[in-house]
Amino acid sequence: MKKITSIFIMITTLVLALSVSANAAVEIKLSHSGPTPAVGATNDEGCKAFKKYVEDKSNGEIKVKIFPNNQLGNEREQFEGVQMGTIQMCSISTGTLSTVDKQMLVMDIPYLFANKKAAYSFLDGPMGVQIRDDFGAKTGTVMLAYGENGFRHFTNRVRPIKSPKDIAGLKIRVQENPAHIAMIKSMGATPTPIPFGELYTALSQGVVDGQENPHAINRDQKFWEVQKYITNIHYMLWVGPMLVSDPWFRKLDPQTKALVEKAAKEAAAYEWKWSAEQDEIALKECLARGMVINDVSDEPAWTEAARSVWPQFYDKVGGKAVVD
Ligand code: EAX
Repeated sequence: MKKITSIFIMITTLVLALSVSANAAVEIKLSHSGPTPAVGATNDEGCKAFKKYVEDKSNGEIKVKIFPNNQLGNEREQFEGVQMGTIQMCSISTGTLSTVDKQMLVMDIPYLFANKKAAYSFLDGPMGVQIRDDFGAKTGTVMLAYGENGFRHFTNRVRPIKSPKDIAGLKIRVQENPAHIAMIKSMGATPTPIPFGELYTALSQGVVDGQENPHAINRDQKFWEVQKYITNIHYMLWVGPMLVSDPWFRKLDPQTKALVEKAAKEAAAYEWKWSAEQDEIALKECLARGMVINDVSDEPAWTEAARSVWPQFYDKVGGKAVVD
């Protein structure tokens, strides 16, 4: 009798579980590498905006679960999770994505965008859309929108960097990205690729002297504990697309698909606005915590060094014409 009862319980549990999963709301695992401090962090803010939009507009039918702080692996692993469909969505930087598709390198060529407006028109224009579509077709993902985190600035613990000769001889952590590596080399410094999740430790142990990231990320990471000097330079923007897994996305009904697409666009627009506001606020906090900032003294020398590496990337990004 006991046996029959336990078989009955097992069957009932199974039937219940199956009926729950058949009616289960869509759940989106959304991954990024930023932290979740009280003050807000750039990609986290964009992801939270996405979550809010989707959950509100779907009346809670679609749930978004955010996995911050490299919880699901470093950026490369998160992206691979999206390709495989074990993660539905991620928000990660082009610095990492260009190691997957060379065309993406165009976002990371130093001194390509004079300001955010120029970057925005490029990303939103025919070429930005083309790059986005090609990337998706090649990688089994769908790039829904380009988020942004501000310009990357150098920080280091050794000396103020004003002209390229000041950075010469320093060990600078870079993303595992050929454009970043080439640029740091062109300035006589030693580029050292280190995953973002290991950066703070590498700086604190002196494995590298410096790194480069937007003010908001430098603040989120409390780099004032391990870095002193900030260089105000505008050679590269942090662009972070929001991507979904294509096999997963394709199976959604048209209404859900449209909602996810719209939410990503809204979230990216919010990220652009948020990062513009936070740039100054974050810098102030870094300075209040003991860091110091200087402008570059010799802009032509920087642009000249940066432009000297452009030809290395012409064939990778689709020709000189694309860069021009
Ligand atoms: O979320 O690796 C880096 O320096 C990036 O800025 C990272 O995407 C931060």
